[in-house]
Amino acid sequence: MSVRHRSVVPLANAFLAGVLLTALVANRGALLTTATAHAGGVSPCYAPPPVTTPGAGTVPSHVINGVRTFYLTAAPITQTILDHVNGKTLRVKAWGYNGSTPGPTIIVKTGERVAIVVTNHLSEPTSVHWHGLTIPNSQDGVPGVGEPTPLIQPGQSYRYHFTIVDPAGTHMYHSHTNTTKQDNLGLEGAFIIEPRGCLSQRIDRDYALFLQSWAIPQAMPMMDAGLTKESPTNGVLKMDPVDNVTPGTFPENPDSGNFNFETINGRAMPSNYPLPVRLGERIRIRFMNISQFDHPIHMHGQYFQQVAVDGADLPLPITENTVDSVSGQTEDIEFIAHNPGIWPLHCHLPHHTTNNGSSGEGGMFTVVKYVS
Ligand SMILES: [Cu+2]
Repeated sequence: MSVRHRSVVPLANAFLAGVLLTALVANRGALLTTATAHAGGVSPCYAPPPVTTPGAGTVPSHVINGVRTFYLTAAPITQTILDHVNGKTLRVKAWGYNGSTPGPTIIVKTGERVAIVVTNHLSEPTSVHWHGLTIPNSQDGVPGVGEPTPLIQPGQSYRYHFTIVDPAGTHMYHSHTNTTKQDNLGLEGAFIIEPRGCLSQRIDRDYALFLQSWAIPQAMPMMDAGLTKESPTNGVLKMDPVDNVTPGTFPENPDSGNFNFETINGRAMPSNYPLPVRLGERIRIRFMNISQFDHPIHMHGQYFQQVAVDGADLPLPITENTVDSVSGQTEDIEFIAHNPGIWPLHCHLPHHTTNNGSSGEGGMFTVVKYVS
């Protein structure tokens, strides 16, 4: 039987689900015990765990006249990519939503009416595209194409509104105006549809990770970085993750084409956000990417299953240890944590695991960290 983790338990179980969900409201990630569910002769029913988006969080929402309403503000920000690494801090002048890049995650439920009020505090017009969602043409956030969504002028707001008709899954939001600038400067975030009922498959932790590429003015990399100065050919490496990094605050310059820093949720190794897991837990990781490149993400120490692409469940999950995160696409993976350690999870393009060609591990690189 295939793993249909998103299969929502039929409405016949909704009462039981509701009782259990209420009892466990303080711990949404908890297992709704299989024993309890089976005692009534019904299928297991599990609460979806909270989605964790390290460094970005989630957008608060309020239900106004039956419409779940979110507020996003697009504005210049200063994003810290490397934080006090061997005395060096690197920041980039980026654009973000609600103060971060990626912006905070929007979480909705299938069937909900939603509104997202977007305010433009940038120096130029913008718009937001709801990437992957089945919505009216007029709300697609692409001014000038099809039935146009208005451009949002500086200082102005626009209220996008639509009903969530798609099933549970992983999607994105991002600027669709002057995209080579606005997307590369960081105007992007996760848009996640949760099921209306409960899950037939237990999930203990749920991480949302946005993959990003940055073009930051720096000195050209030195290919002998890390070799000791005393004897450059003696084969001794210092393994310094920032030996080719000039610290400071710099503008993002995508037109240069020199994408020399790669991040996960705005941070490069070793200033990355580790992903805690516990032995025996079932982990979901959602990868999102609208960057200049595809990123083959590899996990050490164990296999995982790719269970969804673009928010749609795969009929048969694919067992693998590298998943290609394609620009414009989302991929969901799941695994049971069974091999304790601190395991690298990183892009496998060599240039994407270094900070501007430095000798130590850097860039699009984090770890799955077993905790007790
Ligand atoms: Cu990559």
